[in-house]
Amino acid sequence: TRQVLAPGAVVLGGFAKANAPALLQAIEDVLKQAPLRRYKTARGGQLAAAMTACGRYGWVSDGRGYRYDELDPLTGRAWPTMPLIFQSLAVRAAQEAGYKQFMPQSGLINRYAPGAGMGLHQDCDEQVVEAPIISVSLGLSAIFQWGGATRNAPCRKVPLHHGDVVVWGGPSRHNFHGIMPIKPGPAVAGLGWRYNLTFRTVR
Ligand code: MD5
Ligand code: FE
Repeated sequence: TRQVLAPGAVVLGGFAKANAPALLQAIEDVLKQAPLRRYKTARGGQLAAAMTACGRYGWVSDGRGYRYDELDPLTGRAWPTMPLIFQSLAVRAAQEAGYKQFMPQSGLINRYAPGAGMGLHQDCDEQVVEAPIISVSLGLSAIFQWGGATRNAPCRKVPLHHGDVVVWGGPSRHNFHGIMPIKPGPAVAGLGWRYNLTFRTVR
């Protein structure tokens, strides 16, 4: 199923389901080289989701702020190569939503344990504003909060389930958004948590 949330922003329900086992294996391969970690925020807090990355650039956060970096601050090495299954799924999803030129430079992995969420924020660290962000949900379901151009704008609640893919592009690419704390529940596809993969053009 295909649900257009706004011009350029499309939910592809179940789009990644058939590839989920291969995606989960590829996640394990990346985690061996670049372990999950919880970043500190610039304000002295800590993000609830555990994160890592693959591809040319990884998003990192420390006391100095947020940025994309070619080196993993935890290992001092380049990020792991983006698995082919990540790349091909992201390109297929982008094409399905009308973005014919998309090639991901960064693959971020977020892992949400039950109780973990992500507060309302905007994704503004990418320099190529025309490029969409492709987001893949695996494991436990989440309620995505989709806001507007300002923090005060009302939020729509969009449930995201195992295998769902969202292509975030167009005028709403910079909307505020967040993830409500994940509700505990029986494992989905063997996962007692939620993974979210995001594929991005950085610069
Ligand atoms: C997640 N991750 O489910 C979400 C999926 C992040 C993050 O928010 O920054 O790692 S990406 C959702 C997204 C990306 C770009 C734009 C919009 C939503 N949007 O316009 O609502 O872990
Ligand atoms: Fe975000």
